[in-house]
Amino acid sequence: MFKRVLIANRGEIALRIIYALKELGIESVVVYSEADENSLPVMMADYAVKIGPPNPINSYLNIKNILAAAEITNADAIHPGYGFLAENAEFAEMCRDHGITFIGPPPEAIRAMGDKVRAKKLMKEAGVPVVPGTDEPIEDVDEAFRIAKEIGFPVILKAAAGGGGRGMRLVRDEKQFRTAFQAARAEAEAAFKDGRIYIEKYLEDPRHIEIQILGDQHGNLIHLGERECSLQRRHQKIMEEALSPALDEEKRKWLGEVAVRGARAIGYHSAGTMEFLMDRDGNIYFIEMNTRVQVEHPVTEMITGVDIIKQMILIAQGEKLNMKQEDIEFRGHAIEARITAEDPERNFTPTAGKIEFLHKPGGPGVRVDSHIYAGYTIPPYYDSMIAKLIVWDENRDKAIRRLRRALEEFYIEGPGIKTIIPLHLKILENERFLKGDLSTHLLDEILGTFEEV
Ligand code: MV4
Repeated sequence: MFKRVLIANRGEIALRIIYALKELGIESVVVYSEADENSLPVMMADYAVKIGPPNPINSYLNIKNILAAAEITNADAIHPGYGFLAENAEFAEMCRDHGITFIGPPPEAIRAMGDKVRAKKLMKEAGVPVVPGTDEPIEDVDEAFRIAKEIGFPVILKAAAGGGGRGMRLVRDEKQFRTAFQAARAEAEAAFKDGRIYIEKYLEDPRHIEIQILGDQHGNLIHLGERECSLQRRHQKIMEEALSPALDEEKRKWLGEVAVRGARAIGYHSAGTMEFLMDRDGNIYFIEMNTRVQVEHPVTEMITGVDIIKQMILIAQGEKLNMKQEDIEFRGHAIEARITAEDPERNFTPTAGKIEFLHKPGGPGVRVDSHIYAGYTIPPYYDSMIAKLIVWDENRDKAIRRLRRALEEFYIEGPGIKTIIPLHLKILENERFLKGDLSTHLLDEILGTFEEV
C-alpha cells in the first residue's frame, strides 16, 4: 500500500489528486516551481518540494529534479496528472528503475500509443475500426500520391509522432499533393525529429467521441461510457459532455466493447481514453489513444459515480478492479465548461494577474475543479485554464439550464483578467448546440472564424 504519493503537476489537477489521496489516507507531496509558491496545491499537500524556476522545461518537465524530490521525500509513487510528463514513456520507465510506481499505464503502452501509425495498426489488428488510409508510414512521394488517389481526395496527412492535432495537413485535391507531402514531412522532421507521415481519408466536419477505459493489472478491463468532445478551438477542447447525444444504447454498447478490446490487445492498465471520429453518416473510426487521465474526466465521474483518480491509484497499488462492466450505470447528463483566462475579444490572448474578487458557483449538481482563490495571482507561464465548471442533471436540457445558471453566477475579477465565460454563455444559445448537433467545426461557426483542420 502507498504511504506517500508525489504529484508531478500543478493547478487544478494537482488539487484533484490531493483530494483523492486524502480520502484514501495517503500522504501527498507536491512539487512546484518558483511561480507556484503561493498556489493552493502547495498549501493543501502534506509536503511540498520546490523543483525549479517558472519555465516548465526546468521545473515540471525536469525529470531529474522530480525523481530527486520523490527520493528525498520517500514517495512510493508518482501521479503525473495530464500534460507535462504524463505521456512520457522514458519518465515512466525511469520511475520504474528507481523503484517508484508510476501511476499510469506501462511505459510500453505509452510508447506504442505515442506512435500514431503503430497505434492505428495495433487497433486495426485488434478489430477496432480505423479511418481508411495507410497502415505504414509512407516514404516515397510517388507511392504516397498513388495511395492518396486510391483512398480518394480529400486526404489528411498526419505525422506518426504528432497527435492532438499537431503535424496535420489537409490536402483537398491532386494538384496540391506532392508539395503538401514534402512540406508535411519536413515539418514533422523539424517538430518531432521524426518525419514519418501517414495518410488518411479526410472526414468532413466529424464529431469527436471518446471512450473512458479503466483496467487493472490482472486483466480486468471496463469502459465508463463516452464523452462528446466536439466543441473545440484550434484543438483545445472547451466544452465536453457525457454521454454523447449522437449514440444510442446499442451503439454505445458496441463502441464500449470495441474500446475495451483495443485496450486489452495492448495489455493496458490504469485509466485511458480511446478517441474516435464519427462522420456525418454515423460511421465511427479510432484515431488515437490517450494514455493518461484527461482534463474532462469529471463528466464521466458525474454520470457513473466512479472516482477515476482514486481508481488509478488503487490500480497502481496492484488492487483488482472492484467493479464489473455490469455494475456501471449511466445516470443523467454532465457537461464541463473549461474556464480559461483568455480574452475572446482579443483572439483568445491569455490574461494573467491578481484575482481581486472571486465567486464560484455552487448549489445542487454543480462542481468546480479549480485552484484559484481570491487574492491568487494567475501566473503567465502555464496553461490558461483556471477552472473547470462541471454540472450534472437528470437530462441534457436540464444540465444546460444548470450550466447557464452556474456560469452566470461565476465571477472572476481582477485588473486585466478576462475569461471565456461569455463565450460559454453564447454557445448555450446556439441552436445546433441545443439540438445536440455537435461537430468539430461548430465552435468556429459560432465564433465566425474559419479553420481548415
Ligand atoms: C482527422 C479529421 C478528419 N479526418 N482525421 C485533430 C486532432 C487529432 N486527434 C485528429 N484530428 C482530426 N483528424 C481524419 N481522417 C479531423 C480532425 C480534427 C479534429 C478532431 C477531433 C477534434 C477536433 C478536431 C478539429 C479539427 C480537425
